[in-house]
Amino acid sequence: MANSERTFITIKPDGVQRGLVGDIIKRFEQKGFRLVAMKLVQASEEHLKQHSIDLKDRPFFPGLVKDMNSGPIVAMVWEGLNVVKTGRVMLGETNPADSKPGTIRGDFCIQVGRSIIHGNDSVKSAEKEISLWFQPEELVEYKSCCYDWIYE
Ligand code: DAT
Ligand code: MG
Repeated sequence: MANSERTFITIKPDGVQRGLVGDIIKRFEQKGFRLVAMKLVQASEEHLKQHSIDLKDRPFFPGLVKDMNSGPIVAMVWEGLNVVKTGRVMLGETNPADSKPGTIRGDFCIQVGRSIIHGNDSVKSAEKEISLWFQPEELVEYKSCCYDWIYE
């Protein structure tokens, strides 16, 4: 059960445009997490406002929605033990300037408004966002052939 924790990860328009989709997916694959769902989507402003509703009172909210709406994004669901917490560590800090080398933001970007990737900070928000972006039948069940080589 713990091994089937899920998180919603999005490569933002800046990450897609800069050709970083492959590099980012590779990190989650290499780590051992299982890809559950993935799609390239031009999200509507309305959908993006809903997605970031918790930040609606922040001064950067309109800019955030505009940036996320500025091109296609890659929406994904990844699964594994502690994937929410570990996913955040892999992303780095909100501000790329504070993100350590070796993290995605630490390695690939410079400014907070061009932070290339989104990932959940709690299991609860992961459940909420997965259901906002994916239909249940889009979440694909299969066992990774590496499962027993990744988990003890
Ligand atoms: P995170 O993406 O690390 O979870 P968040 O949820 O607080 O950070 O904010 C969502 C996005 O909003 C973030 O990736 C970039 C933007 N953002 C956050 N803080 C900001 C700030 N102080 N100025 C400009 N944009 C900001
Ligand atoms: Mg956040």
